[in-house]
Amino acid sequence: MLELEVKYLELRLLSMKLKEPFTTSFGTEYVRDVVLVKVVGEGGEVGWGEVVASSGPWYSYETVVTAWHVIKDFIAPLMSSVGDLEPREYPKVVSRIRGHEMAKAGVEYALWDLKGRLEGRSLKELFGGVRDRVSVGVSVGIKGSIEELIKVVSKYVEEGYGRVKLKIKPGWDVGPVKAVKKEFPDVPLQVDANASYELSDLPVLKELDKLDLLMIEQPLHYKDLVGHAKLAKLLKTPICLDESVTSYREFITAYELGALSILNLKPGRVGGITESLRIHELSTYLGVPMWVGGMLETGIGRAFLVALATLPNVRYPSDISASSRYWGEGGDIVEPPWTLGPNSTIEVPKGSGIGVEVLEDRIDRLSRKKLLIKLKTN
Ligand code: OSB
Ligand code: MG
Repeated sequence: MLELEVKYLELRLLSMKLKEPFTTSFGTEYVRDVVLVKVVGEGGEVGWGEVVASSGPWYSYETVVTAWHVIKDFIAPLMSSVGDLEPREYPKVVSRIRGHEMAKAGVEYALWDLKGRLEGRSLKELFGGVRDRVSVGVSVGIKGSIEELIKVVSKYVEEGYGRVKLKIKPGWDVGPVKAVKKEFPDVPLQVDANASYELSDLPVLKELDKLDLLMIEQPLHYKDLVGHAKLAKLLKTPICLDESVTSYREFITAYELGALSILNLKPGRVGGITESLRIHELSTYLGVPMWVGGMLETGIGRAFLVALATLPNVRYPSDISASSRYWGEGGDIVEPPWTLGPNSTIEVPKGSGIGVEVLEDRIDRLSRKKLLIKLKTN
């Protein structure tokens, strides 16, 4: 195996304006603040990664500020103490740090990209992917009115998205979902509550249960696996977990309790690609189908989502939309941008590492903060 020596680690804090505000049960995002990670190898080769934490601790306790702190003050020093930074070994190097999965994952992504570029292999090849195009859908935020929602959904359906996920919360659920179902009876539909219901909301959840949805994502509190297990027995719609599953161990617990029948796999949420590959292997063995979730990533993070979605047990369309769905003027920070192809798919790049070109000039212009850390490798 090739020794992967990393000389520098560089952090960037970017602010990228979203094309449209994105509203979920926990609030509205107008601007995507994001931490990018760049690693520089012994020979000057680089690898890029992205931390999926956002500006506020709403989806997770992590934020761009906690991720910056944890990478600078804890991950970088731990990396300095080892010579070989093979991405599959990296989780052990940082395992002393409790939690902070998104911070850990952002650095691991960069190591995978560096490895791919050094070995001339694509992420898909490194991960053991099996397809050249991945099936995707679009995640639609909460809107001000049903009319507005229908307009937005029509636009996406016309653009070619073949599966729609609607964000729901108490007060924005049965009405909007029924309306979309009526307008687009043939478009597979699923909902994501981002942990906004209680078991006492069973009557509403029972109404949703009648609407022939592909799945209901994270209806209850992120810590409430027992509640999800109870709910699973009361609904015929499959329960998919997102926020609740932050590791391989949590996945086992959720499975053993009967709290999920589908997994939304987000590599940032579980601490990286290595953990994601372990979860994928176990999900295959257990017969729990999965799909890949998104966190409004830039084109860099998106490359990792696309590559993971090539794995065999990814059996539902993933939340990986085209660059144009997220970014307005100026566009994405990679070239070519991610685009939607035939049958609601995205083509998997064949080039080394992330397989798309990183636009450093544009990243420089969008950077609000920059930090270069020299790793003390022996
Ligand atoms: O719960 O899946 C989620 C975005 C930010 C935070 C949480 C979620 C989402 C999405 C967006 O649904 C999916 C995407 O990136 O297109
Ligand atoms: Mg979700």
